[in-house]
Amino acid sequence: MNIYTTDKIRNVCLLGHGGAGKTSLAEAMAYLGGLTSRMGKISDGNTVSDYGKEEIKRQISIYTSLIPIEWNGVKINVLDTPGFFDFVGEAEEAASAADAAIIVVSGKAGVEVGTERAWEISLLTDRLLKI
Ligand SMILES: Nc1nc2c(ncn2[C@@H]2O[C@H](COP(=O)(O)OP(=O)(O)OP(=O)(O)O)[C@@H](O)[C@H]2O)c(=O)[nH]1
Ligand SMILES: [Mg+2]
Repeated sequence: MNIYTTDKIRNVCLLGHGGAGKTSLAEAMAYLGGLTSRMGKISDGNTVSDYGKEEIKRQISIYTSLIPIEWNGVKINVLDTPGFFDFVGEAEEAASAADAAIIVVSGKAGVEVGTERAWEISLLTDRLLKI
């Protein structure tokens, strides 16, 4: 991996309700960024992010994972956080360390209680990317 100066590093956390699709999004980003040569699936237990034994068994994220993606000369450290409230401390820690947050919203369920919580947690970051 190349060496990046601080102006070429972005720390971005993914926040959202449990099961909204954060880990799947991180997986797609890792694939498109060339970190992986195939896109893993939650149901197959082979995503970059959810590699813990319990995470694979339960098909949920339990810990925050850091996925380094190189894109156009910038290193983007994607912090994939768990959405379930039991692990909210992980999301708060990641947001505190991040420059920005991306809130993932389920296209099917829309805004859920975890989405509202994600909004509050995102205020811990330096700034919020609204897409
Ligand atoms: N159809 C469809 N399914 C999706 C999409 N994104 C995620 N899923 C499915 O939704 C489920 C949960 O997705 P995850 O990516 O684990 O969601 P998450 O937000 O990381 O969940 P937690 O980390 O546990 O909060 C998995 O079974 C995925 O296959 C999507 O864009 N379309
Ligand atoms: Mg996840």
